[in-house]
Amino acid sequence: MRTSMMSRMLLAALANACMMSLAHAAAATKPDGDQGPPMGPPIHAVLTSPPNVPPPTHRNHPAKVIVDLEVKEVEKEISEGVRYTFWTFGGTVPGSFIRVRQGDTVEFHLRNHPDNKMPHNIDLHGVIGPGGGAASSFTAPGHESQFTFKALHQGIYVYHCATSPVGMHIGNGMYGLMLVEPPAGLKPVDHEYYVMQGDFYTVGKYREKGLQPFDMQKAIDEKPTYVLFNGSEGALVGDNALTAKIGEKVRLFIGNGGPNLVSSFHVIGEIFDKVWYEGGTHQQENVQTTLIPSGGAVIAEFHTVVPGSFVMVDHSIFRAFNKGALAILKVSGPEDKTVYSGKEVDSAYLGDKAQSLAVVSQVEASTEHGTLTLDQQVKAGGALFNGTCSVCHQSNGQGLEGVFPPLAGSDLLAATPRRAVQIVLNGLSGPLTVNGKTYNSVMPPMSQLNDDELANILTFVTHSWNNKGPEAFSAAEIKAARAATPRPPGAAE
Ligand code: HEC
Ligand SMILES: [Cu+2]
Repeated sequence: MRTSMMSRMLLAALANACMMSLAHAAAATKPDGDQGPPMGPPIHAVLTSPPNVPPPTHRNHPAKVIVDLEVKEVEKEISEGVRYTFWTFGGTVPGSFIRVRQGDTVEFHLRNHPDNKMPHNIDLHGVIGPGGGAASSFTAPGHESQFTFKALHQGIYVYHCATSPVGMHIGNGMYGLMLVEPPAGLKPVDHEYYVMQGDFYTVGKYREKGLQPFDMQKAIDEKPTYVLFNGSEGALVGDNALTAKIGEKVRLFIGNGGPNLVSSFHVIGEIFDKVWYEGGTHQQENVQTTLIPSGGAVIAEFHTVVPGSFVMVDHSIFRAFNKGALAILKVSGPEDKTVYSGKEVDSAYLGDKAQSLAVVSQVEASTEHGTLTLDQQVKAGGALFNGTCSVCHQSNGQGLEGVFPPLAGSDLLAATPRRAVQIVLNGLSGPLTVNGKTYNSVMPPMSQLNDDELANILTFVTHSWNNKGPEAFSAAEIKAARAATPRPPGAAE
């Protein structure tokens, strides 16, 4: 018995040594991850636009995979009523998702659309070779470049343009993700989504309307106007929110294109079961917030337990609420009161993202054409009131006794309606009496809202809940008051 065990161990050791020397021999001739020449007929890679992810390759052998990626310079909305000229891989920000299998030989075709103004190239972080392909892919408008690489390492990899000025090409949206599946593939899940963060630099302020040019100085100073998921404020909210049902497994491929910021990626009200941090092969478990460096990516998995709107943010939180870094996963299904009791806090979290800003932008169009009606102003103001003023004054304008004075039926507001302009711009503190009740609290300045927004909000407030407002507030009135008032320390301009 003893001898048989000994001999078995010996055999096993011999076999191991044998395998190791085989592996060494193999390593000498081909690099790790190389599984030999491609097998079968060439395959055209399925490319998808965000937030979609191509289906698994379902392959157990290396293949030749052809990727056709076209660079397009497109003007699109970055926020409601704000346009921006994005430079894109495949027409979207982030660019098309590429999915291959470890060991695949990828024949890459980069096309630069003839209508484009700029030359471009591509640096794929999943490629071992000079510039990650950039050295072989410089492509003028109306031209095409081709190069071939072997996907030696599994993982989730960023790709981006690396044409000078590199920061400007990336800052205009030229990045995306490539997944190199492990040989055995990834475990099946119910949903796979593609989300990528980026920081944007416009000459105009946050949400300033019209076509906004790129601001090189802000980019150099690393002071973004927008921090966004999937290239626009509306990309993943409202009707575009990601969806799942209760009890489903969700896998996110999350990248960060930068060009400057590191993301503290967090899903409010969820915990990641697993995170392949830095896009590598190791998994961390039970993660609240994961760091995604600029030019990096992670795979994050979680399962849904209770219904609701789960908000994805960069937890550098001003970026979420004041620069746009906010996306929503809507989970539907029956409540589980044992896990979570209820009481929705959506409106406070989502602010004006909770509903469509379409009504607001409609108003902006009318403002431009000088055809704004009172009714339109009230509607737009109402959408903005919810999530800004409603946090304290409540959505029905009733306030909270002893803490936040009511705006509905406020005798103070009725007596001095025009004073509200000063209140919203500069805030208010000290004792005051509304409808016979006293308050002695602090309202912060709301001057981060622009002139149109404040005019519409005040018009809404003075024309709702039976308030018999005076005539509507105009942006010009707010603008004049803003210019005439010295800003309190720390307030937004
Ligand atoms: C963070 C809580 C908070 C937010 C947000 C807020 N307010 Fe106030 N507001 C207050 C408090 C507190 C007071 C009373 C201040 C005091 O006691 O001096 C007040 C007072 C007022 C008043 C005067 C009192 C009255 O009832 O007529 C008006 C008008 C007003 N707010 C309008 C607004 C509008 C419009 C917005 C949104 C643009 C807004 N507030 C956002 C807390 C808030
Ligand atoms: Cu480019």
